[in-house]
Amino acid sequence: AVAAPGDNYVVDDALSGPRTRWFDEARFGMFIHFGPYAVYQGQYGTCREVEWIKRQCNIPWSDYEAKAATFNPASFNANTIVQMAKQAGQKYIVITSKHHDGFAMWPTRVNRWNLRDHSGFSRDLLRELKDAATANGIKLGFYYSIWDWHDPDFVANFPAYVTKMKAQLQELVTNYDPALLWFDGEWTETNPTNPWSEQNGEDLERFVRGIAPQAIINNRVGKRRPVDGDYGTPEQALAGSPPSAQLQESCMTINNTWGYAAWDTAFKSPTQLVRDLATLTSNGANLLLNIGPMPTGAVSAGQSNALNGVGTWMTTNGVAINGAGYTGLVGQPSWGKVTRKGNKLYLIVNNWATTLHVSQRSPFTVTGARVVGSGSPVTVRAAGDGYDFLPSGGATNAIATVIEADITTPAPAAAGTG
Ligand code: H79
Repeated sequence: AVAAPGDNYVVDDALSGPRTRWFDEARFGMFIHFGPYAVYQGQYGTCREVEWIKRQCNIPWSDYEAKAATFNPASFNANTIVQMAKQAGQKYIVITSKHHDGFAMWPTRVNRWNLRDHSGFSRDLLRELKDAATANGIKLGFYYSIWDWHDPDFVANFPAYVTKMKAQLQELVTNYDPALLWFDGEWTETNPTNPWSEQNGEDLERFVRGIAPQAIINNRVGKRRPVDGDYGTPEQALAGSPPSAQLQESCMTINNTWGYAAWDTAFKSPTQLVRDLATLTSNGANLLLNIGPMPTGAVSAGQSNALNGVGTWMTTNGVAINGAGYTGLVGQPSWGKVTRKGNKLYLIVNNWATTLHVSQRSPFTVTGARVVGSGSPVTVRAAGDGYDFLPSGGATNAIATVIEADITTPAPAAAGTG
């Protein structure tokens, strides 16, 4: 059954089970786009592109391979990145193990087009990230592009390519035990030579389930919507509210580009990012927020500052995000968003006022309320189609102030015939 508006929906709803629960509770993750394209820093001659730069700027393979040979991410610090995620309230990290350029960020034995064999970089960044993540209670997943521009077999001998792809996925599973696999590049519309079919997707998902039964898989493993994988992946767009047929995770950039581009300094404000995170949480969806490290492996100040701003808000108010979800009980107000965790509602107030009205859509009773952080009491009165919340003081946070409300709900009606 799918949650409908007004249902007594909580985070562990019908779309989630023991295997996917950590993901449905996380709400906030870090996406990392990192590969040899970073060495171009978003520019080839006068052509500006980022992780698509090889294709969009018609770079000859000889040039791209020579550039990739100079890739030296010596300043990549897994612990710094994990701490950055943790501070921001992100519960999982998904890093590109291989983007469309086919370059493997781990020492694959399937080919030499990888960070160790091609670039002579001896460290294993995925290993370092896995260890730092595990030590800090953060889940690690891998992005893996089905579409591969580098392997001639992708066009010349597709079954041979699929065999190599499965061998690489087996390496990733065996070596790093990823909590999640994030496929991409499964479409055929933009590349008629890509023969990825519904059956290919079904076959790949069956393969991955076989070798990694606990792993969460995104829907882009296949082409059937919303059948394949565990969850939908709106890109640069906010997932809507239930009902939806799958769990949802919006992936979004922190500026305008996925990989690192020196010219892209249009960083989203912490206010904007918190708004998006609150909207998604109130819709029962996750935000996978991307960073693109510089070619050295360090994260730019613009990106880390934006993330840090979200973290400052999350330190006090993450209780309204992590483990929280769609309320089903209330209509969304004009002043902000409402999320729910068990018998608590969280009023995420963007526009503070002396009276904050919440419309009641399903029966519940408010028994108390307070401002998160300060603990300052909030008076609650039944009013009109719901409740009025009357804070005693002003907003305590410039981005959004959160009010926590205790609620009781009627026991769900017994299932079966009446
Ligand atoms: O990995 C990131 C992107 O590279 C990849 N998915 C995210 C997570 C992706 N984004 N968009 N697409 C794939 C679809 C293709 C978009 C395109 Fe274009 C528009 C291809 C050519 C025009 C974007 C703009 C890429 C090059 C120019």
